[in-house]
Amino acid sequence: MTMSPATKGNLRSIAPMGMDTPSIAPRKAIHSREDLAIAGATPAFVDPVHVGRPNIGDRAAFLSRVNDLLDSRWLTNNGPLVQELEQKLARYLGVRHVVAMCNGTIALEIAIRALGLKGEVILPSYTFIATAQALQWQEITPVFADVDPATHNIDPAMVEKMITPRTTGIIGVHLWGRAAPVDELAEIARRRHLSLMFDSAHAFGATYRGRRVGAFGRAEVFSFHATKFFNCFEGGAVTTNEDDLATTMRYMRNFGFETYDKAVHVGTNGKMPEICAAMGLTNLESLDAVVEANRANHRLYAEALAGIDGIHLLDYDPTESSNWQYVVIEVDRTFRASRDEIVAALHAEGILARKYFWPGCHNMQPFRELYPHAGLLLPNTMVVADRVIVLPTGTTLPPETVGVIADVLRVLSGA
Ligand code: T4K
Repeated sequence: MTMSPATKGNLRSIAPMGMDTPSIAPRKAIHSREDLAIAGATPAFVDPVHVGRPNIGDRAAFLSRVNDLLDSRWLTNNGPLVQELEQKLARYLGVRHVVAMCNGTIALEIAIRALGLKGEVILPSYTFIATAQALQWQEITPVFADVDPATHNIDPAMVEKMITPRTTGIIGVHLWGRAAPVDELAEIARRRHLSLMFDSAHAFGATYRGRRVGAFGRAEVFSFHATKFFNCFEGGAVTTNEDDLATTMRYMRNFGFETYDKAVHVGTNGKMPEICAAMGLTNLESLDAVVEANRANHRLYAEALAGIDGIHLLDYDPTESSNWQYVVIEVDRTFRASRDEIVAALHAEGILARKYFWPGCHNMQPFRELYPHAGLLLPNTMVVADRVIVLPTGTTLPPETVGVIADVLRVLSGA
C-alpha cells in the first residue's frame, strides 16, 4: 500500500478508546492520471466510504436501556428517557429548557411558529434546505441573505439590507459547527425589533466566545439525525431560556394538549420516541471520544492536503470548542480540475464526498420558482456553493481514505 507521506505513521493514532476505525487498504497506489478510476483503473475502495457514518456509543449500554424500556412498556409520549435526556442536555448546553422533538425539521417548524414569525424571515441560502422549508411550509417568505465567504456564515451587513416592513425574524445558521456572528445578529434584532433564532443543527458542543451554542437568541434548534455529531437515530430539540416559549412548544409538539382532553394550542406530532432518547443518552456518554476522532481526522487531512496548491481546508477557531464534524475544503478557480470533476473522481474511487450545500436553497424548488431573482443578491453564496467539497470523517473513517483523497487531488492538480 502506498500513501501520501503526510499520512504515514499517523494512521492508527486516530482511533479513540472504544471506537472502531476499520483499516481498509486501498486496492492500488495512485501516482498518475492512469491510476485514477475515472481513467478506467480499479476503484480504490470496494465498499463506499460515506461522507459520515453514524457515531454509535457503547452498544451494551444502549441495548440495556432498550431492554428496560421494553420491560416498562413506555415507548413514547414524553417518557422517562426523553425527560432524562432533556435534563442532561440542558445541563450540558447551559440553557434552561430543552424541548426534545422527533427531528430537527419539525423542531424548526415548531420554534418558528411558537415565536410567532410570519411575513418574511431572513436566513442564509447557504444551508441545508430544511431551514428554508420550515418557513415555506408555514407560508412564511424566506428572504435569503448572503454569506461571508471566509466563514460561510450569514453576513450581518447583508441581513440589515434585507429587512423590510414585513420582516419578523432572523434565523442564523451555525454552519459546519462554527458559530454564526451571534452578537452582531443580536444587535440588529434588538434595534429592529425582530426575533432572532438559530439553526444549530451542526453546532452541538461548539462554543461562541467561550459559551456553548444553545442559549443564544430567543431559541436554538438542534438536529440529532443519524449523520450528526450527536445522534438519536432521528431527533432534534429546541432550546430556550424563555419559560413561556418552552411551555408553548411542549404543547405544540403534542397536538396542542395541555392535559388529557384539553388542547390549548395549534399543534402537531413532534414527539421524540423513547428508543431515540435511549440512543441519545448513550451517545452523550461518548461525546469526548467522537470529538477526539473528528479532531484527529481533521489533523490528518490538514497534513495530507498541506502541499496541494489551490485546495484550502477550512480550519476551526483554536480559541473555541468544536465538534470537528465537518471537513470542508474549497477548490480555487486556479485548480486544474473543477470542483465537480474532483467530486466525480472521488466517487469513482468509492469515496462519497459531497457538494453540501450546492446549489444554495434559492436554486432549488420551490424557491427557484417562487423567488427567481434571489440569486442576484447572493454573489458570495454562489461562489462558495461552487467551491466547497465536504470530505468523509467520523469515528469509523478508514484512515487510509485521507491519503487516497490527497493522492487524487495531487494527481488532478497536475503536480
Ligand atoms: N438544518 C441543518 C443546517 C441541517 O443540516 C439539517 C439536516 C437540518 C436542519 C434538518 O434536521 P433533520 O430534520 O434532518 O433532523 C443529511 C441528513 O439527512 C440531514 O439530517 C442533514 N441535515 C444533512 C446535512 O445531511 P443527506 O441528504 O445528505 O443524507 P444522506 O442520506 O445522503 O446521508 C448522508 C451520508 O450518510 C450518506 O453517505 C450515507 C450516510 N448514512 C446516512 C444514514 C441516514 C449512513 O451511513 N447511515 C445512515 O443511517 O442529508
